[in-house]
Amino acid sequence: MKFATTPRTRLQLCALAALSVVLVLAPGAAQATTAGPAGPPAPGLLLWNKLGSATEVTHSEYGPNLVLSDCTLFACGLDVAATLGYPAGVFGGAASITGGPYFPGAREHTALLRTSILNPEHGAVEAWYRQTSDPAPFVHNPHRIFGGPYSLTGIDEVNLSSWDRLDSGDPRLHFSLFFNVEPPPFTPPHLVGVHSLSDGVEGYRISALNGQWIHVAGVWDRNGIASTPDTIRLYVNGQVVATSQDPSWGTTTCDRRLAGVDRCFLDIAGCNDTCADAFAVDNLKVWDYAKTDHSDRFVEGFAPTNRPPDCSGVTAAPASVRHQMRDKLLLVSLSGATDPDGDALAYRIDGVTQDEYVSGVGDDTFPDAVTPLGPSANQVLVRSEANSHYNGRVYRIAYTVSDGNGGSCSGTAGPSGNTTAKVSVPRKAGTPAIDDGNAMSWDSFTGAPVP
Ligand SMILES: [Ca+2]
Ligand SMILES: [Ca+2]
Ligand SMILES: [Ca+2]
Ligand SMILES: [Ca+2]
Repeated sequence: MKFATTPRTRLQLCALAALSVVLVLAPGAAQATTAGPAGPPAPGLLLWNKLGSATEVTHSEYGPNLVLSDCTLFACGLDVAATLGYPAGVFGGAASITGGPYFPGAREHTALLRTSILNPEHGAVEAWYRQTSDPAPFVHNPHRIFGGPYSLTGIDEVNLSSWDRLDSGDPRLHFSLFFNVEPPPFTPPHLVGVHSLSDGVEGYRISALNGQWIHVAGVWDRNGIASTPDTIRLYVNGQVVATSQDPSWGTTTCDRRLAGVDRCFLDIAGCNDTCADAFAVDNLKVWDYAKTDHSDRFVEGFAPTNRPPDCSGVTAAPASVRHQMRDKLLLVSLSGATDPDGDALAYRIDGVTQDEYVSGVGDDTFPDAVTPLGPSANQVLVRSEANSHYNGRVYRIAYTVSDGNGGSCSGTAGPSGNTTAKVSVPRKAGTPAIDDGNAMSWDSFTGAPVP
């Protein structure tokens, strides 16, 4: 089977319908946002729709609203404005074709994306999907998740569908791209689709997952996804299952596909034949970049952004120690970092420098710092000594504080070090030690001079 081409008689009707849609939706009216004028709730987000009710479908959480099919939008006949039911999804309700009766050969359309938002160069579409059973030729085939074959006006830019493509008993999840001008009638369009990493055949078999909610994502980047030769990838439950290295899907968006004609009719939760209750789609998100990390799929909205810890208040305690017996090592603890998210913080000692040589004239001890618990702690031992030839010793302690969520802050030692964790050892009581560490510095662990 090929992708359907729309009879020319329908084009004028579509154009008229498109005109009326434009008049109904005032400029900007399609933008529904939960984030206010600051921008999308996540960088690169183009569309987020929860798909859980008629109100949710027609009021996107972010990006253009979806439009529910009706026969004023297109000439109903073989194309049918189908009814959506909203069974329980992964998050609230999900979109699923219900009602009917429908008939073999019918093309059921429900929610439509009528706005050109997709970027031919890079992007991603993701949703949760559950099919009760495989698409079956002439019974319910294909299941259009986001775009797909037999969509209104032929081919969509992005086609994520479950489809027995050749009616050959090989139903698969397919993902293909078509950013091109309108081909002449009955000329097969050039789509670029992914091939399974398992068997090299176009599409990926998901029959073993029937009855389960699975997360599906199609990703593209003409310049290579994540610095690989892959230009298109299909993900199932966060794993790459099918790829393409072909970048030849074209550069034309739906609004420019056919001069003077609106061709932006992308099906969401559409199908063919008698497909009531065959599958459901939930929580659709569309992105402007090649999203490869789908570990956030269990969050309906967006994982909160982690903020790094703040090291400006880090100090060493005690901050000043008396010049004691020269062999004595004194335990120093770092504290004072804060995290705006309230995350538990872990310290690591990265280094210790001092502004007097570690051993030499006037000093016969080595080393002058030890980490008794290893570096992954907030404690370090420093020697409570100052060379009688100089003006008091100052240790600079380099450290990193991590919040366990990828955020960190740090302080550095050595010349021009920025650490606020310092320990001074005055040479005489009542005479503060002077920090000469910007001019001269030694590694307290190794004794090596630090440039
Ligand atoms: Ca939902
Ligand atoms: Ca944090
Ligand atoms: Ca020493
Ligand atoms: Ca000094």
